[in-house]
Amino acid sequence: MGERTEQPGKVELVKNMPKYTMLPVSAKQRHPLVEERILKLKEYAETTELNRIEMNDTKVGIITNGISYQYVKEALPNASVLKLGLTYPLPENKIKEFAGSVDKLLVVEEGDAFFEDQITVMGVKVDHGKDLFPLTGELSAAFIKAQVEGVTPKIKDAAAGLPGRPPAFCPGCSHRGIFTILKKLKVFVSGDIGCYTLGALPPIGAMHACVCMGASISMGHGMDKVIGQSDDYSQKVVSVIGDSTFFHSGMTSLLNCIYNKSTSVAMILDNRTTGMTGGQENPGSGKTLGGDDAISADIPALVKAFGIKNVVKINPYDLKDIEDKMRVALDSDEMTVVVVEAPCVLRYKISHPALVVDREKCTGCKQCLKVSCNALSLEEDGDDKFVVIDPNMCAGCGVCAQVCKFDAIGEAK
Ligand SMILES: Cc1ncc(C[n+]2csc(CCOP(=O)(O)OP(=O)(O)O)c2C)c(N)n1
Repeated sequence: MGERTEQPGKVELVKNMPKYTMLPVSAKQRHPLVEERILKLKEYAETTELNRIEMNDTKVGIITNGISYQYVKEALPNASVLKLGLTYPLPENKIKEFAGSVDKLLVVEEGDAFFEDQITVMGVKVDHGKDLFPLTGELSAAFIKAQVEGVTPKIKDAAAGLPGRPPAFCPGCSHRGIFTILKKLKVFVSGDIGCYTLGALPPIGAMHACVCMGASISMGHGMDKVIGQSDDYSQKVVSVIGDSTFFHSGMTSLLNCIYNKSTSVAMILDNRTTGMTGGQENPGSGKTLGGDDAISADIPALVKAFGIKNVVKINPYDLKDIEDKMRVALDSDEMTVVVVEAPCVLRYKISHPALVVDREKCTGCKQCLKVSCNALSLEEDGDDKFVVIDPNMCAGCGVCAQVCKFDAIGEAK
C-alpha cells in the first residue's frame, strides 16, 4: 500500500537456465531453495505485525483470521485473540506463547480444520475447534456467541408464506429468449457461469448443470458420448457458455469436441461483455481493461478455424428464429455451434420504447410472466386479473409479446 515507486533503470531479460527452466535436473537443485524460503517465512511469521496478539480477558483465547476475526470481535469483545494475517507457515512460537497465557484455547475458522490440525500437531491443546464450528456452511457473530456462551440472539422470523424472489435476467436481457426456447424444447442444458446461469432458476428453470467456469462444453461433450444419438430432445444436450467464459476456458473444450466427434450443440451467448461481474471488457469487446482500443475476437471465425462446419447465428429476440435453428441443430448428427450476438442492454444502455398490455385482450393467463421479467406484474381488479408493464423497467425487447397467445402486448398507440 502507498505511492507507486517506479523501478529505476532498465529491466533486462537475464538467461539463467538452472533457475528458470524446470527440467528435472534443475528442479532438483531448486527444491532446497524453496524449503529454505519457507523457513525464512516462518521466522518472518513470528515477528510480523500481520500476526498479532490482542490480550484481553485471559479466560478464553481465540486463534482466528479473516472474516472469522470480525465475527469473533463482534461476538466476544472481551476475549483474547491471536489474529493471523499470514496463515502459512504458522508462527509456532507465537501460538505457543498465546496458548500458554489463556485458560481455554479456541480455534475459530470457516471450512476445513486448517489451523486446528496444524496447531494440534505442534503439541498445543485446542479446547474447542471443529466440535463447535462445523466444517460446512458459514459462521456469523450470532452463531459464534451461541456456541461459546450459549446465548442465542433473538432474530425475528420472516412472515409466513412470502414468495421466494430468485434473481432474474434484466429487462431486455438477450439471454431471456434463449432460455425460454431451451425450456420449450425440453433439452438438457449443460451450463456455465455468468448472467445466463440465472436461467436455472424459476420460473424458467432451464439449466441443468453448472460446475465451474468453462466446464459447460466439456461436460456436454461427455454426456453426449454417454447418451449417444437420440430422437428424444429430453435426451439431447445443449452446452451454453458466455463470451467471456468461452475466451477464458471454453475454447479448449470446444476444440476437443470437434476433434473427438461430439454430436452435441454448443451455444455461445456473445453479449460483448463480462456481464455477471459488472461489465468488464474481454477479448471480444474491442477494449482493454484500461479502456484502450484492442482487437475484437471474431467468435464464428475462431470456431470455424477449429474445424466446425455448422456455425449458426441466432437473433435472441426472435423466438421463432431460435426455435427453428435449434431444431435443425438438434436434428443434425454433427456438432453445431450456435453463436448468439446481442450486446448486453445494461452495459451498452440499449433500450426501446416500453410495451403496453391491452387490458381488453389480456386474460390474466400468466404465460408472459413465465419469461421471468421484473417489468411485468399481475394486477387484480375484482375478479379481473391482468398483467401490467412498468414503463420505467421495460426495455421493449418484445419477448413477452411473442409468448402471448392473445396478442395483448404491443407498442403504445
Ligand atoms: C474461475 C472463476 N473465475 C472468475 C469467476 C467470476 N465470474 C463469474 S461469472 C464470470 C463471467 C461472466 O461473463 P460471461 O461468460 O461473458 O457471461 P455474462 O455474465 O456476460 O452473461 C466471471 C468471470 C468465476 N465464477 N470463476
